Amino acid sequence: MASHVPTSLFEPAIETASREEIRSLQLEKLQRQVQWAYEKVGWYRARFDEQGVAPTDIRSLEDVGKLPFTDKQVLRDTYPFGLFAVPLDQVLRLHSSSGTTGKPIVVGYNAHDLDVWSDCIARLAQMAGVMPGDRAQMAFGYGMFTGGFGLHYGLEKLGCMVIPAASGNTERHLMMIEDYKSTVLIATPSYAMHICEVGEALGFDWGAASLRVGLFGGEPCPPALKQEIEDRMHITCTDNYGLTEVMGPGVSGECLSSRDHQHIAEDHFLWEVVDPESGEPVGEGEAGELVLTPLDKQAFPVIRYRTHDLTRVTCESCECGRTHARMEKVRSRTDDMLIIRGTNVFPSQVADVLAGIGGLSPHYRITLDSERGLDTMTVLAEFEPEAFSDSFAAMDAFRKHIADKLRQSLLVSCKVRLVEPGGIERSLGKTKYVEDNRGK
Ligand code: DLL
Repeated sequence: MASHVPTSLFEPAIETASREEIRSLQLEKLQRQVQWAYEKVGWYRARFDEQGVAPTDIRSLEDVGKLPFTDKQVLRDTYPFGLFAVPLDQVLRLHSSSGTTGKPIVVGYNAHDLDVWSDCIARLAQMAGVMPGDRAQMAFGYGMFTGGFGLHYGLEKLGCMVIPAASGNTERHLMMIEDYKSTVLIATPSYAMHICEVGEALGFDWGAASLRVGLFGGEPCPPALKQEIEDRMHITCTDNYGLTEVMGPGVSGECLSSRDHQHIAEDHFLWEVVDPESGEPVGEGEAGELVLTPLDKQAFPVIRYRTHDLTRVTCESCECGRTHARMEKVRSRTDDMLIIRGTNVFPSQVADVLAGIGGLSPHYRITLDSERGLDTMTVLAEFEPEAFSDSFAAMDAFRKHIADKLRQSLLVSCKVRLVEPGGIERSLGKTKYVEDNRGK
């Protein structure tokens, strides 16, 4: 990993406030936010009334549990503007989720919301060692995706020169890094890896390049992938989390002291971790589904949003000095669990097994099919050039070794197909690891 640049704090007072101060600020903001949602949005008023709960019933942070959950379905049912809480002529920006099936979900921001969003981004960028004066090259897509515009304005607010290159046109990215002496790359980890590989293939000297920091997010970043990018590109990378429904990027960010966690911006988000089945809270530090209530959203208030993301949260102090709770990096979602012949498998488990086997690149895919009514899982694993042998027997033994390791860990057998270096398609944004052909 590249050497650390000491980080300072973007908003020191709030980032290091005591737990009591944070909780008291959260309660004050929660009460205001719930009142706002109740007064301004018919949908919330109807649900609260149905549930027999009034904004004045929120007297402690735990009282949030009295409020109904929201989820993607609510946002679909109220599409496009049913949850908006300000007149539309005060909405300065819309974003939406990718919406692979049916209508997307739409969210909106007024001037206040955009300001808060930029603060959250500036904070996470500074946590990663980004400074005013840095040159930040954007490789997230602009458009309805929150990644591009969200990071863009936050980095400007921090005082960076933003280079809005967007995703794609990888050779142009390399040219810009070289010519504009970019110091920060903003990308999904998948696309950063691709930029790294294309650069290496073209003889780009990452060790000599100006790039210092990678700001990643938008998809899970397995530790092995992050390590590989840090080593090969000679940069320090942080992985940052967020979702469109509650704001976009900026919900939580990794500091340089706690590399497998992210500090939640607790002055702007109230977090809960619940049992995905029952919706009941789990104990502190236990794994469950993250539920978020943004505390500062005016145009599009969201109460107790079920993220489907699995994590655990700790309030223990962090060496970096920040006091905001830390969530473990999200590797899986409740809805990406695959059921293969009755056995539950998360794609992240496959990634971890493959990462533990030498000679494989971080690229893989999973294909699910149905053969005579039985589920079959095929894992496509890409070998590194050094692992290639022109002996068929050696390659077949390697393939069987991978299949054995997967079976031992996942407790379900699968086929393995070895793919030549570069043979697995690279993504310019979020990678889709699973192709499910069952029932097609
Ligand atoms: O991906 C927001 C974002 C953009 C975050 C850029 C960070 C950087 P959506 O497109 O709505 O929003 O997707 C949100 O992506 O519920 C997670 O499942 C996943 N996700 C986002 N960031 C991470 C991350 C943006 N760092 C969904 N690690 C979320 C793991 C992530 N999963």
